[in-house]
Amino acid sequence: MDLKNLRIDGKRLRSTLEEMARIGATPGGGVQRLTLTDEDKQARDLFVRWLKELDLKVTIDEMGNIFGRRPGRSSDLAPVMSGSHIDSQPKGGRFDGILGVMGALEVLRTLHDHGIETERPIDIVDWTNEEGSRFAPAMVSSGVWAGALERDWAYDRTDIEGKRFEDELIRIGYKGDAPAKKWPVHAYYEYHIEQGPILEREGKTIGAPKGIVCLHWYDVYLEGEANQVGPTPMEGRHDALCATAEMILKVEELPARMGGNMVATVGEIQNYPNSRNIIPDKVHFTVDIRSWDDELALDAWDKLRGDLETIARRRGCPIRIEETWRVQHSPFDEKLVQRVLDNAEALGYPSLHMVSGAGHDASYMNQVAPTAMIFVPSIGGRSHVEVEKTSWEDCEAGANVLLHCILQSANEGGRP
Ligand code: HGY
Ligand code: MN
Ligand code: MN
Repeated sequence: MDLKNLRIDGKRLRSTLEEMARIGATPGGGVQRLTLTDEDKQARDLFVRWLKELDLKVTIDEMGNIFGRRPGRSSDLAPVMSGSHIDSQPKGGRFDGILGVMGALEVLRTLHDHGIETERPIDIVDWTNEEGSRFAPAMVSSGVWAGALERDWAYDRTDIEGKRFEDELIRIGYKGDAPAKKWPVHAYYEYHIEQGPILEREGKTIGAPKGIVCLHWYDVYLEGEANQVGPTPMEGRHDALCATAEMILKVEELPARMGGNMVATVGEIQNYPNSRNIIPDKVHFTVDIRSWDDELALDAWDKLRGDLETIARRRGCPIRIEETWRVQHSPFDEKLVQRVLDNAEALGYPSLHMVSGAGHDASYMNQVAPTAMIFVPSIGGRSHVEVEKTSWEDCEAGANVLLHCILQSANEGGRP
């Protein structure tokens, strides 16, 4: 058949997404599939079953990354890889991550249905803990696989209940034997929702990010002095939560102070003892700074860190800061990005060259292989929320672009 006319099965893609959305479904119409929870295990088991139905060679590595390999005519050539993540945010959406895993699965099912052979092998992947919500940082398992993060450091990361990453990986039965160690990859494509408003606003179906911004994560711990709220006068208090409130506003005003091209957010906070009639004496909060300009982000942190320490001193609330995680901005492979745009055009989908403000496993894959992403619009620009939604037509369009990108890369560099 003329491969140009090949298309994925949009109905089948929809039904896999709907089946996955039933795992960890929340009353508000989203999903809660936090990494290494029973819901994550359930979705993983279903994914592995689907891989085996395609006779793929399934490998689970020591970080719980799940790979499925489809052989090519030349098994010695570096594979083309595509995938994303199955885990979600606490009250996450039904498309973030899972669309990239199900999209790649749909591509392999389409090739299988038509008996299409490729020169190169094709690997599909589910990366463990892309979100970094339960266990910080994000993208930790693609980071270990790419050699950017240490496995044992990742193993010792704990969640808010003190459970260790490795112990939870063992508990759900996904601590594999294969080393989480990169192998040569000819091209990596990650298909994902945009998670922002631009494609919808511009009326485009396909986004081709030129890359992903840098992500810098910090953890701040403050000590105060607890006391009964009634008899304790206002002056002389060491209220850790009021100190935090002042600091949070410093984070919010940072991007404007640095001249833009940046976002800075405090997304998580724990306040102790968190009783309405006790002055708080312990607070932990997180800082997330992102920019296309790594140096600007580092300079911003230097300034902010100075502010936090000044506030802590003035309020008599000792501060401890962890510089938890940094991944540099990732400019993707220009040839592959152009391939995404060319395939979108050939398929008749309006497209846009853009930047990804969201982090993805492609940030680490970009360090070890030519990498590109394919975006489709997020309705209302919403994501990491239960109302996250992408139209089924756009899901199908993105998967068709993914199909042809994978096919073209998988038939490159074969024997003459
Ligand atoms: O943080 C991010 O952008 C991604 O969801 N891990
Ligand atoms: Mn994601
Ligand atoms: Mn996400």
